[in-house]
This record gives sequence, structure tokens and C-alpha cells, in this order.
Amino acid sequence: MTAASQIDTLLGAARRGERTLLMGVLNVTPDSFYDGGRYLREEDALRHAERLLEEGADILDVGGESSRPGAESVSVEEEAARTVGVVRCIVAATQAPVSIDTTKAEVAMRAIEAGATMVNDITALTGDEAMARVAAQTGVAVCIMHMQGRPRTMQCNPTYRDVVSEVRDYLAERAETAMQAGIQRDRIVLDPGFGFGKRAVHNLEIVRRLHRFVELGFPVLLGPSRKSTIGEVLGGLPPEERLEGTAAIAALAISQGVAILRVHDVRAMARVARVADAVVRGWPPAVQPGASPIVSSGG
Ligand code: HH2
Repeated sequence: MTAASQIDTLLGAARRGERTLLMGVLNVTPDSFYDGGRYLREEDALRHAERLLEEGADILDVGGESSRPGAESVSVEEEAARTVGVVRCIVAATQAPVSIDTTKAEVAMRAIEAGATMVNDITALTGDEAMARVAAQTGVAVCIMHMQGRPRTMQCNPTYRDVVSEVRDYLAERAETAMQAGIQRDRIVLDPGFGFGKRAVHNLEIVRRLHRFVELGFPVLLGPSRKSTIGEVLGGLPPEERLEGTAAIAALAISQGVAILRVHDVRAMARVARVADAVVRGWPPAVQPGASPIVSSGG
């Protein structure tokens, strides 16, 4: 199965609610808030990708620009130099579905040529006017995420009247615009953007009412992994101490129908998802996890 048909199979499974999918985070950046600086060399990135796949990742999300609060943006050339070779090498070695986490159409295009079959755009296709065209013409899957502001300033006093309805309306409107630009409905994933221009109170409210996003009829992705809201709730714990808090949010998200979790800790979250899925979707599973048509590491 090609990586492109794998992503279609995955999104089909997500839409049917067969099981929760895991997107493993692989940042090739010097400054990402948790894994920054660890996988800058291609061989280290590939080894980590293989590990994430063995642990149960369905999709790998390769990013070359940190979006942590206060982060400065990097040039197209720098971002492409960080990510494109890594994407090519992972796809060649594993045939796994790879998503490119970028806001830049040029980086997305080069990553797609290297084998990426999904674009994860934290600006919901608003950061680069060419992005929707690239996605439509290449037929990749697209994750459309909500963010208030931009990473450099997004945590300077974010405010909402009703965070859930505002983010929901925004995502519905962006999905409609994406479809008008020629992106197929069944290739769209929505993400309320945990931690992006939101205070802890907003992130927690979003998690509490995630079903409102699921009601829009697209697979919903959530990326709470080790983020600061979890540290804040736990009295100021650093990212290294936020695994269990991430697990709590993951289970609650699954209970409301979230389809994809974007996580750093795939082994732990695969176990969380397996148990939460057994509660939510029934046991034994209609589709055995081990018998899924999804190819993991090594083909
Ligand atoms: N979070 C981060 C980056 N990309 N994409 C989506 N769709 N949803 C998210 O919640 C999301 C995302 C931030 O996490 P990380 O990549 O670990 O950190 P950094 O931005 O510092 O590289």
C-alpha cells in the first residue's frame, strides 16, 4: 500500500470511529519546547521515527519550525533544509504516512514531493495563500488548526467570549473555504489548537466540550502533549513531568470522539488509547489493532 492510500485508509478508520489514531511528533528543530535539538541529524530523526512507529504511531508529524509561545519564524530555506531530507528518508525506509507540520506552501510542496501525504497547518491555510492550492492539487490530507494570533505573541492575553463556539465556528468556516479551494471533504481534519492563543482555562474548556467539534463531522485531532496548561494545573511542573497529565487529557478526548492524538510519547499514549477505546468503542474491538491494514515500521 502506498503512503497516500495509507492515509486514506487511516482517515476512513478515523471517520468510522474504529479506533483512536496516534500522530507521533518528530521535531527537527533546535528549539521545540520538548523534543527540540534531539533529532537534528538525519540518522537520529530516522531512528526516532522507527521507534515511534514500533510503539504504535499511525502517522509521523515532521516539523521544522517551533510554534511554542514566543517562537520566531524561520525562513523557507531553513525550514525545508531541516525537514525535506528527513521526510524523504523516513518514507523510503518505513513507507509510513508522514505529515509535514508547516505553514509555508513551498515547504509543504517540497515535503510532499519527498513523500509526505498530509499537511498539518497551524494557521488553518491562512498563513500562506498558496497552501490551499498546494493541498488541493496534490490531494494530500490537511489538518486545519485554530490559533488566536501568531506564536510570537499568541499568549499575550488571549480572550474569548465563548471559546468553544468561537473556535468551532472558525473551524467550520475554514473547512468550507478549504473545500471551495478544491480540497476534498474526506481529506480534512480539524484541530481546536490546544495551547495556541489560549489560556489554561480556555484549553480546559475545549477539552471539556470536545464533542462540540466532533459534531462538525470531520475527524478531530488534539495535540495536548506535555503542554503548559498541564504543568499549570499540576502546580508548575516542567514538560518532563507532564506525561500523566497528558494521559488524562488523552482519555477524556477519546471519550468524546476525538479521532487523532498528536503526542510525543507514543508507547504510553498507545496504551491509554487502547484502554480508552475499549471503554468507548467496545471490547473486543471489531477491528483488531494488530490486524489493521495499516503498515508500521519496516512495511
Ligand atoms: N502543537 C504543536 C505543534 N503543532 N499541530 C497541531 N495540529 N496541533 C497541535 O496541538 C500542535 C501542532 C506544538 O507542539 P510541539 O511540536 O511539540 O512543539 P514546538 O511547536 O515547540 O515544536
